[in-house]
Amino acid sequence: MGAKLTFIHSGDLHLGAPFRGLRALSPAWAQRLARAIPEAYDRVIQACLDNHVDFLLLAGDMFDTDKPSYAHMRHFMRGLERLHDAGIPVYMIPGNHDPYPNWHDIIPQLPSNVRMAGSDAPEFFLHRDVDGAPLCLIAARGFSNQASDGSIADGMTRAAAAQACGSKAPFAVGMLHSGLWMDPFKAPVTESRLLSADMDYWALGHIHMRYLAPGTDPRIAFCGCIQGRDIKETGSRGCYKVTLEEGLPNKLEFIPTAQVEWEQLCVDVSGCAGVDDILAACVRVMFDANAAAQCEEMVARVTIGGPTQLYDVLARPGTVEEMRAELNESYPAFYCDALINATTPPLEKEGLRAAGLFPAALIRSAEKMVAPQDDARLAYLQEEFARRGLALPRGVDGMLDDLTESACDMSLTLLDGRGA
Ligand SMILES: [Mn+2]
Repeated sequence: MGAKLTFIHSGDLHLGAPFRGLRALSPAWAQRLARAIPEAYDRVIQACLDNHVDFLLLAGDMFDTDKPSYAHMRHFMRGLERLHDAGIPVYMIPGNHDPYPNWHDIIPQLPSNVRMAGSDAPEFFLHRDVDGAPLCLIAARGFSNQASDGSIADGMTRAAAAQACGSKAPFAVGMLHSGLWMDPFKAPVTESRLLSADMDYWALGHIHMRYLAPGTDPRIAFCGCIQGRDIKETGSRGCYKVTLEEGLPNKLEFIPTAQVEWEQLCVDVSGCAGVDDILAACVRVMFDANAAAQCEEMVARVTIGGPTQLYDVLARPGTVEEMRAELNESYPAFYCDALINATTPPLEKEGLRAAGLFPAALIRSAEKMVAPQDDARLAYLQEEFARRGLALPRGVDGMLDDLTESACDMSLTLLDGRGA
């Protein structure tokens, strides 16, 4: 059997992130999110313990600021100590939020299972298995803007790591805090450059979104942040469990760690008869989004849209803000940080019909389609779905008239220049 290595790739913990924008709206939810980050970090540590991994990689931005509070530092240390007690090493690098010079006072306090690489040049570590045999070479370098004349990955190859460590090993892993091609201002490097280094895997930090370089054998990855910090960081967040095995493609498993998910939701309220109906529709959409999420709590930004008779009611000053307050009363695990009114006035179909222009022709042809004997609409939909490789949802044949009317209304709204 070939050699095998399992580790957790995490980073962008951002312990101590302040949630300033949210604090102005809801101190309680800002407080909740501030707690969510240390809890997410605890889940990363727990994932290492549960999976009996060979080591943990932390790819920078462990702290949100260059001056972490004592409480955040202690919490961070406690996690490392738990891994120390379980015999699990940690390799880490500084990011752009927690640059190397600011680790000066912390490094001497780190438990003996932790190795930190600096930012000025790559550093190399040899990880040995429990029997003391070389298992993995690690080349690591923290965030640096100094590398303007070269690449941050200069000198980080399997051969250089083997030479520096005086040993070969079955596996070689690189770790960088870099913008790759996504952030040209933060130590960018090309994928081809990384792929030419003969590493089995590149563990990257900095981009908060999960990313796997294309291909069936992912060798370059961003694990993303462990907890979303604002509305730009929607969806599930976590770390990767990486398994490298000789002769097999790399295996990556996403482990969710976020305790609160951020979501941006759109609700079509054109069918709602009253404000209560709109609120009920918003709650429904929030529950649907939460059902697909990997944690119970959610901060959502909700946009209501569509033509509605309630347009004037919603436009009255204070209405939407009152609705948001009401929404936030409805279910304690969800928080709506903004309710955005993108509704449009109701369609004046009779007026459009009387004007006799293109919208009138559109209305007439939509009406002609409703309930004819020989229904060509179903065949049309089947064809369009098949073209996209999708199965036609069940029960569509009973909804054709409603769908035709909505399609007509949507087209009229767009023709009027009011649609999004
Ligand atoms: Mn970061």
